[in-house]
Amino acid sequence: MKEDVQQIQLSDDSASPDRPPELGDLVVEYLEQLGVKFVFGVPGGAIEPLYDAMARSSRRGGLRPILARHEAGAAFMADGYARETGKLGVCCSTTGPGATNLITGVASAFAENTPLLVITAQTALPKFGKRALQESSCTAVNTVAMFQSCCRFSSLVSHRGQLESKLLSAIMATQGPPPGPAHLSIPMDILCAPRRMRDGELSPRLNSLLKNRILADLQALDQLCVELDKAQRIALIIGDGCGEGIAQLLEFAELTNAPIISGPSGKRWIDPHHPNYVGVLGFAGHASATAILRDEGIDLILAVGTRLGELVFSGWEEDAALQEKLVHIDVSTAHFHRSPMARLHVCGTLSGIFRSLAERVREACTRGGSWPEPDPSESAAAPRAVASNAPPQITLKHPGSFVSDAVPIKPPRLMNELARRFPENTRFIIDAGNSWAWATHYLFPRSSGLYRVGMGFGSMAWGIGAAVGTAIGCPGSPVVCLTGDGSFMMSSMELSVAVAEQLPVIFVVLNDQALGMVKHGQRMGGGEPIAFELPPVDFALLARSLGARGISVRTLEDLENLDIEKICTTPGPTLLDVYIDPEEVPPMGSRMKTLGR
Ligand SMILES: Cc1ncc(C[n+]2csc(CCOP(=O)(O)OP(=O)(O)O)c2C)c(N)n1
Repeated sequence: MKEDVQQIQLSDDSASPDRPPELGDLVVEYLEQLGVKFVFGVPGGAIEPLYDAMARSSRRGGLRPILARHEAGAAFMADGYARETGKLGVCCSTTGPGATNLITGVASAFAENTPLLVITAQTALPKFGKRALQESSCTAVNTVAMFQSCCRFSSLVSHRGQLESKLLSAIMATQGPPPGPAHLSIPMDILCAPRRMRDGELSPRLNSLLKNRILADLQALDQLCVELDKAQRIALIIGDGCGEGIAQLLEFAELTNAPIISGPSGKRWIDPHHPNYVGVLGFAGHASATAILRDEGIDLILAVGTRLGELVFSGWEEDAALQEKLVHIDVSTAHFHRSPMARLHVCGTLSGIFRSLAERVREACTRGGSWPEPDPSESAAAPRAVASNAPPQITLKHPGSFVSDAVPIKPPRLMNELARRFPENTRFIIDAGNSWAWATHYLFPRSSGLYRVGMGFGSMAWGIGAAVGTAIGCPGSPVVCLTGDGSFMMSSMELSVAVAEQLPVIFVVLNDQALGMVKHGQRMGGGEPIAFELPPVDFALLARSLGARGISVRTLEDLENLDIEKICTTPGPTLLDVYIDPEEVPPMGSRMKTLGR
């Protein structure tokens, strides 16, 4: 009797008058309390009770579902949103095909260490094992097992009493370290079961679960200080995971005059014009960065917040001289297996570690110590770049293409124009394919922190969804998505989400009528020239048919005539269909080496 009364009180709060509150409402209230504003997904079938709860939440000003056109797009959007806002990304789908569609986006977030809560529905528990439509239990297409391989946590809620503790476990698992996606599979009958008072009271301290509590391994930090005292000249390799400590790291680099190199993803954390920055190491990188690793004058190399993955570090694992100088520093031990021969491993919060190191350097300086100014004449660094607009410390492979007036437009020139002409607060989201190579080598955004790639998993079309999610996370700021015609054909309908939400996303399609990375890869690697051709498509027209602005760019004049300010400030997306020179060879030679071709 008492329970019935409490149930009626809850219904006044959280449900429409004709529907008593359900366990789906409990899930949504948890998300609301965590500050989640958007859930990216596609409804239908067994996930409907969660959408009912979201409708109720929306009516009271809580969270709002964003309707993707494909579930993979939903996961890419949640990834883009989480990276932009630093908040939890949430995506959802129905059971069966909804969940299998979602998986590429979730796998991508796993490889990128993006915190995502992934909720998929299941058919009702009594239907398990009976070949129900879209059944995804352990006796059918087992979605919990599928997500186990690309999530930090994946579990079925097999009883209503498990819902809260499994939801909390999943939320905590998203935070790592390392962060990543966590998956919860909730049967439909549990989602729409009536909510009872004992189903939980939300803790006002829920948000503290999302705090990273890692402190430094003090013993290793002490040892690092000893190494620092002995070092003559230091260099830094910064990875994608550096964001949390980048301010302290830069202060340390400036105090010690340490050159900084980055991986293709870590590039986002530094202003390319920073006087210490010498470019990208590895895939599509710069000779000026590689030269730092070969520089015998450098005796200590700190690799920070980097997975030292194949695209960055291929070929260096075996280099004994480098390993002897290498100290790998990260917030988790998860990536230390990539540097087993390193001189030292230090695990801890990067801001804390670099605050301590900077303090140590300052103390040493007050005792009369000093750090040498880098002397370019002694350095092994390659000659400086000559092209205008390129950062002075970075050696470009083809500086001529960076400023070329040729038609068709050279991709390096396009990168130059995009960085120069779009406003400083523009986010650049780089999709898989040759866009990676062009952007890694030639795109130098004017602000740090606003450049993102998905090179951990490398899925085509990641950038299209991620750009939409990013724009939802930064209302009013322009978001440029650099993508290929192949990738755009894979996922172009997500453009209509940007139309529906009136987002200022600028899709720049590098139209070369080919899977360009495949074509050039086959040529460079001596493979058969096969299966790379794409038909001519008027992407500007396609965009207009979806309600977006669509502009064809065939010449530099077309490029110069673009009213960038209007494009960025008028609500809704714009597609620039840029006909690039399909024969310009992308700077991806090192990738061919890692493929062994
Ligand atoms: C989902 C997926 N399928 C296949 C690949 C392999 N792949 C990598 S790049 C690429 C070609 C991309 O072509 P496009 O989007 O046109 O970009 P371009 O290289 O021409 O700039 C392919 C097929 C992949 N990375 N992801």
